[in-house]
Formats: sequence, C-alpha cells, structure tokens
Amino acid sequence: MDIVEIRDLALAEVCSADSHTKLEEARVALLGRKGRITTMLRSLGELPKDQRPIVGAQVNEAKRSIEEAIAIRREELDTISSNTRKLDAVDITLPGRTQHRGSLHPVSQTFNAIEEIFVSSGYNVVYGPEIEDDYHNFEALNIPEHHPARAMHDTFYLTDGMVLRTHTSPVQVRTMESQNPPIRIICPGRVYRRDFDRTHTPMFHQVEGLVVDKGISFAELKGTVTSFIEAFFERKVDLRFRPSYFPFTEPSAEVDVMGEDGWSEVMGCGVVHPNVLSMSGIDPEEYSGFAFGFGVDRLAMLKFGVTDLRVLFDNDIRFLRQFG
Ligand code: 2U9
Repeated sequence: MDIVEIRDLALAEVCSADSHTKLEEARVALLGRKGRITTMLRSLGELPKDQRPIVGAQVNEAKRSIEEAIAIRREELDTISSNTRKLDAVDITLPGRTQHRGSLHPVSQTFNAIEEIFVSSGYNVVYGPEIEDDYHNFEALNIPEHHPARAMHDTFYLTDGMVLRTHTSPVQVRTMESQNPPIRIICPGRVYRRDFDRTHTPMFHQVEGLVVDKGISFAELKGTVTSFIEAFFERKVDLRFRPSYFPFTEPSAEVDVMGEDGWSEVMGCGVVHPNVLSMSGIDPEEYSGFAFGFGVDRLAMLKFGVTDLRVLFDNDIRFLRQFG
C-alpha cells in the first residue's frame, strides 16, 4: 500500500466514526504512540537515504490532513449530539399548554356598558377627586352638620375637614359650579363608607347622573331611568318607582326591577332640590333637574348572577376567568 492509499483509508475511517469514542479509537490507531502513521514516521530511518525526504514529506502531509479531518469530525459530532439532546428535551407530540387570555373585571365591564349607554344618548362622563371637603360631599347637597343623613353615610373622616367621598355627588356639584346648563353628565367612580358585611364593602363603585335644563321634570327622569335599565339588562323590564327620601332631591324615589326572585332595588333618583341648584349658582326659577345614583357592583351582581358581593373583590382567578 502506498502512502496515498493509507491516507485515504484513514480519512474514510475518521469520517465514518459515528461517536466520539469511535473517533478517539481511530485517532489512537493512526496517530497514537503505536499508531500506523506514527510507526511509519519512526521507520523512515530504515528506508534508503535518498527516499527518506520524499516519503517523509508524504507521511507528514498525510498526518496533517488526518489531524484536520479528526478536528472537523469532532465538531460535527458535537453539533449532532447537542441537536439530539435538544430533540430529546422537547416532546413535540405533547398537547400544547392552554393559554389564558386576560379579561376585564366584571365591574369594569359593567362600568363600560353603563358609560356606553349614556354617552350614546348625549351624556358627558365626568370624574372627580376621591378625597373631598365637607362642603362638596355634604353641605352643598343640602346635608348640613347634625343632619341625620350624615350618620347614614358612615363617613371615613380624614384630617383638616376632608373626607373620603361617600358618593360621587360632589362631582356633580363641582360641575354645576363651573358650567352653565344644559348639563347632562354621569359621574362614575369609587366611593367609601365604613360598612362591611355580606352586602357592603368599605369601598364600592357608583355611577351617578345629573341633568339640568329648562323644563326638566319627573317625567324625563322616569323615561331616562326606564330606557337605561332596559338597555343595561338587554330586555323589557317591569319597573317600580317607590317614594323615598334623599336630602338632595325632592321628590325622591327608589327604583325596583322585577327579576326571578321578585322585586329588587337597583337605584335611587329624584328631582334636584332647589336648594342644591341655588347653592351651586344655578337659578331654580329658571332651571330644574333630575339626578340618579346606583351601585355598579350591585348592577354587576344582578347582570352576572353573582350572589355574594365580596367575591367581586377577592381577586380569585378561578372566579374572574368566568367573565372572559
Ligand atoms: C346632585 C344632586 C342630586 C344623586 C342621587 C341617589 C338618588 C341614590 C344611592 C343608590 C345606591 C347611592 O350607591 S348607592 O348607595 N344613590 O339613591 N343618588 S339621587 O343625586 C344628586 C347628586 C348630585 C348635585
């Protein structure tokens, strides 16, 4: 066998090594201390003197190309084994993991539905501060100091005569102070009362509405409340206006909706008290208005069939996922 044949045979052996172990075996057999190429280099001295440089150069050349082939094959085997490891780690036959899309909280969905109904009938949405002064939360709403209605509000008192607003009504007061009629607004937001049981949480959500214009009467109020309730529950409803009392409206009423379990109260409303208009700079001889207010959490419960108010605030993901 001449050196070229020996080299080609060696290269074939290296290239066909299908594991690091086999490659190492081939390397030792060729280039190890007793390897074929090593032995050939050692026995160069036995050749006739004139042939030594020629054969020596050929064997050295063969050794270099074998070393190069081994290095290349080693890298190939590295790549193959890391790819195999990756393939083993991912079982592409497993079913995919379910992805849960987030969704709006049922109370947020309810706020959005309410705002959409009123905005599409020409109302503006107005927001205001959650920390209020005594004047805007009570005084301007015809609730003077020592009025029994103050006790009913279970107020959180802060320092410097400030309170956590007990309703969003101060936002309507501020709007009347800064805008001339016609006024047609709803005021959504968080309100606070010191009350905590099955049907009350110390923070809850309200939407209140106010319309002030010339010639507004209880008739406009009834029509507005009825169309709102039917738009919100997406059905014809039996409504009942029960006479009630609020310091800021006269006459006042509470509104009940007929449902599967009989009548249930959904909101309060009334014709704005003339004192309330005049305190905010609107002439009650020229203008009149109606107002209404309701708890958004309560409407959300009725709409979604939730029976315990507190689950709305537990942030239990299993509960919330039902409203996606
Ligand atoms: C101004 C004038 C009048 C807002 C009104 C109610 C009736 C009412 C309650 C319902 C359940 C609050 O969430 S609740 O506890 N609200 O019954 N609110 S009339 O009347 C106003 C507001 C502002 C300037």
